[in-house]
Amino acid sequence: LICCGFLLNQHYNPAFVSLQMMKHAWDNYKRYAWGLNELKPISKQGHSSNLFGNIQGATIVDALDTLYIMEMKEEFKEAKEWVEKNLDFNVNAEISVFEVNIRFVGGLLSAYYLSGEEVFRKKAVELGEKLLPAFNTPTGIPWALLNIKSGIGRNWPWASGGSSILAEFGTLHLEFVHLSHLSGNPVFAEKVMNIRKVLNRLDKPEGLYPNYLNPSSGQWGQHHVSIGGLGDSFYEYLLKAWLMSDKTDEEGKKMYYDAVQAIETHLIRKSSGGLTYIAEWKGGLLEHKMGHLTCFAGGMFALGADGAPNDKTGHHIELGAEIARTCHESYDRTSMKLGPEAFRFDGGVEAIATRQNEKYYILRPEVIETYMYMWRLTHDPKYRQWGWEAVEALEKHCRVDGGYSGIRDVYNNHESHDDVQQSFFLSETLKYLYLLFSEDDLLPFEHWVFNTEAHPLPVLHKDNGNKEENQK
Ligand code: DMJ
Repeated sequence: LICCGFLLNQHYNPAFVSLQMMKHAWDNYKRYAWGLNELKPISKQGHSSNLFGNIQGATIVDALDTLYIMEMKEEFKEAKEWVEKNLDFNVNAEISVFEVNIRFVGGLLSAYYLSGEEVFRKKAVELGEKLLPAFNTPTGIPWALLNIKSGIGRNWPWASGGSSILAEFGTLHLEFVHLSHLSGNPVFAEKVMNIRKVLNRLDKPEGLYPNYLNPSSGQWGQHHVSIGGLGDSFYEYLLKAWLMSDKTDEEGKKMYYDAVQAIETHLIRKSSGGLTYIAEWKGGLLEHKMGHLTCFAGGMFALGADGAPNDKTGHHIELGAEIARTCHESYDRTSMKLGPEAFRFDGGVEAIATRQNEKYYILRPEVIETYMYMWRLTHDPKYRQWGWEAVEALEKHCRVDGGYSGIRDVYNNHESHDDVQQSFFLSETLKYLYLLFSEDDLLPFEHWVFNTEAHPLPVLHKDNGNKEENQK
């Protein structure tokens, strides 16, 4: 490893390397896909995902705060000018409420809090207002999809009996609380507090939250429970809502620690080889599979350790460390040293993908995110070493002339690129790498929480109106 012993030489300073990676990703996006949502780094053209309808510029808005934090001043300036002149929400577009919230609202809010530039606040509130009709359902549980011109919403056709998805309607809280804070309009916070009310009225099977909830009847759909896809950031936002409220949101705190207790009892298992993993639960039966997305939970457990009830602080840190180790194994057991989309603990394997359609890596951040939290909270140098291994693998297999690409099969020795540079690579993967290799006083946890797309939002300190804007 060249990491960590070589900090004096700028070229081998890992934070500087992450910055150079950001530059490569950004420059190529700018060259080939400027103003479009994402870059296709092999075919060197724009990529549009239907998650954003025809709202444009996802990579620009997602990258704003990373550019700012890395002090890429010229790039931040050109991104800001694009937002001022071109970011337009007056379009006839059916969008994913969740994706637009975490990437666009979250990105604009962070850019505002970091830079103090009014344009970002204005655009965030304008977009928040466009999202409000999604809550026009009998229960107030929002639709997954919304046409932001007509205000008509609906759910994903594949979601259990017309249900909304836990990880989608449960991942609006942080941004909507800040929208109320910045606009003076309580409606945003009221909408997300009502989601909690609905959830707290319902019986939960074994204390677990199913991934599907029908917004018309207010009843659960299929009893599938996951800390990965469809469930993940709901749990993250319970904890972070409490932290962001300067630990005054007792309801969020209770919901989080109760949920973790149920997850430990019913979903967390240890393999015969000694790896701790989080399984999925289907109507009482366990599927011994863990998604790459689930790996964020290592960082979440460690972040929540401090407030854990019954002297369980050490236990939650240990749980975080064990999940980090398992997720590192999922990387280490591939040819490319990059983790698969999902890995299994059955049929004689541990932490390995067995199905062809689970062997891809799309530049996701969750494992590096967990390394960053574990590093900050324990200072065990192995987390920086593991982060550096990921840098080396990204450079070797994902970096191409035109940017960074995902990989179709991480167990193969030859790269088959998927030709997409996801916007979350710039907002999350590269930001978490940079933070992993920076000092702890860059965005300190006492003053900032990260939304699920790694956009930092200030803690709303009880005794301190707006001072948070100066605490980066
Ligand atoms: C991101 O958009 C967010 O991290 C979300 O919570 C999950 N999926 C991607 C990254 O994998």
